[in-house]
Amino acid sequence: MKFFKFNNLYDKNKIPDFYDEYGFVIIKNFFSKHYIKKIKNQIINKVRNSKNKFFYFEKINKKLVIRRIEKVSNFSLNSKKIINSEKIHKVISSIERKKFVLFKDKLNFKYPGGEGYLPHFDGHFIWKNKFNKKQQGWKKYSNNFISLVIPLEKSFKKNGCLYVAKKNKLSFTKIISRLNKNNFTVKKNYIKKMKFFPVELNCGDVCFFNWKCAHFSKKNYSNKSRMIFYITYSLKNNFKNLRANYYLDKRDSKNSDKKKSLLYN
Ligand SMILES: O=C(O)CCC(=O)C(=O)O
Ligand SMILES: [Fe+2]
Repeated sequence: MKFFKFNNLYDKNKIPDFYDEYGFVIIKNFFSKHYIKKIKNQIINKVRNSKNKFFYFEKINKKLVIRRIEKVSNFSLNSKKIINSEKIHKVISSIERKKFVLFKDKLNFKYPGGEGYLPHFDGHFIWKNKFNKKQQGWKKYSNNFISLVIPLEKSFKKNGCLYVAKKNKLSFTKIISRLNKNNFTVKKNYIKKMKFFPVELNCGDVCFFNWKCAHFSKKNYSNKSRMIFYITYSLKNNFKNLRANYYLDKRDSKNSDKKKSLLYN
């Protein structure tokens, strides 16, 4: 798997070209390990002492275990700092060549035994708004999105790292036609045609990928947990308070919880 060392100027300059071709890019040593470990410990301590409606759980060996925190930047000030950092915004504007704003932010845990996610495209699904009117995924908010994975722990194949495919050039509607209607995961015959690259990351590494990159992750088959920030930024436009509107729509949408959360078990 090709990756770029952020501390090497030659490598750093090659990032936009690689992203142009693939729609994703892995950058090594982007943040210091020490900084990431500090954030992880602060969050773990805070999670232990709190509970709120943005915590989501899954059952592992008959026990309820935390699976994700939505709106994590509201929950933890340190995550807010890193998610909105200048350093991240600089990379996004250098690879997408436009200004992006925060759209949604979560922390995915995946403890040992935690479930994976079937192949899907972020934001490519049909949902019903509070008036029961069909809506086209995230298209309502913007026409381009980029997601970012910041691991808070080493993320490797056995603990369920992400796998991404090269950016798809098809339109929203064409992509939808290649998805299963019940859960908007990629149909089997199309999965077979795709090549997925494992995104193995150390603390400090990051991976950016465009919303036209299909991706999935397997169950955690190891005894090491796999905490990642999973953040999405949207192309800036005239839509005010994109993030707030997205979370309100999500709350009010008429879909079943399973579809709403896009959890694939
Ligand atoms: O946490 C993962 O492994 C993938 C999550 C994902 O793709 C998503 O939430 O859209
Ligand atoms: Fe995803």
